[in-house]
Amino acid sequence: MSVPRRSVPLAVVVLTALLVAGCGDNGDGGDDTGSAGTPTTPTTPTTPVEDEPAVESPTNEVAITARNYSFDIPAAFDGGLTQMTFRNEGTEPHLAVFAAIAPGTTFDEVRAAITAPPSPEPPTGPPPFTELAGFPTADPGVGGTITLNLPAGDYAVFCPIPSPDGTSHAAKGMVSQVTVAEGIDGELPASVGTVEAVDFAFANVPALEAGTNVVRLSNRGRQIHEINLVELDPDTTIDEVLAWLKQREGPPPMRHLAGVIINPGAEATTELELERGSKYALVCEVPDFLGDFQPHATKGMFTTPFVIN
Ligand SMILES: [Cu+2]
Repeated sequence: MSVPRRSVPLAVVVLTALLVAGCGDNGDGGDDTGSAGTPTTPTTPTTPVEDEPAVESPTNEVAITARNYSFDIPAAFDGGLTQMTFRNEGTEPHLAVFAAIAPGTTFDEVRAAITAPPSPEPPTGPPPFTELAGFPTADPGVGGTITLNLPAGDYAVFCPIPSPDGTSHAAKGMVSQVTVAEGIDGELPASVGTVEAVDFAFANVPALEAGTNVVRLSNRGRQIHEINLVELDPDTTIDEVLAWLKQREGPPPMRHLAGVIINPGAEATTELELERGSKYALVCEVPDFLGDFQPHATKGMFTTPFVIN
């Protein structure tokens, strides 16, 4: 994807304007170390049997398909414990964020805010929505599965990624209205471990193996965070990935394989599909909307690349 140079700051602002989440403190008072510190190398699980076996409880299932430029998604479904699958059937990278519509705000108002033309000015005032969860960037043909306890409410589901022409996918039609009815919360699926997200680092990344790895993401930070699984060529370094994330010029040096996005104070699981011999990293590409709007990964929110044996 080649973005005209002049439009790069605008694209960044589009992303930042659209990825602004509710800024509420999660109330636990801690964990915001701000340490750009040492990314955690996934080696040994620190908490091997951390998750209880899943209790039998009803799980709603929702399928979401992204195309150029629309979503196939049910207009209404039950919340509570919900397993969502996502598939990118388009020819550009897509993501899907569930943004809860603020009380007293209409979907049309939220859509107008989400699809407003890029502005070089940072957003001012609280957005008319709060991002709760979803799927990070997935390349064409790629998808993922997440499970979470989804609160009832009215949502705008959207994709803020800009096309090569600089226009966001949301402005091209990727904003869908979804009404979630009250459901029954339940236990998340058993996982191989819980990745803790703080501003801005991942901690306790478990050892990952070939095949399907159910990983829980616990957001202990003040901002929305994601695990975006990315695949690197054997000789690609994390510095090349971070450099691309800062500039977003030219084709990315990694493949985006989705993952999970979750809001502060909440948890969700994702199924990471890994192939033997391939090289991966986990990154958070959410912009620092309380700071300089640079992606969290560039502030330390990434893992050292690892090869699956
Ligand atoms: Cu993050």
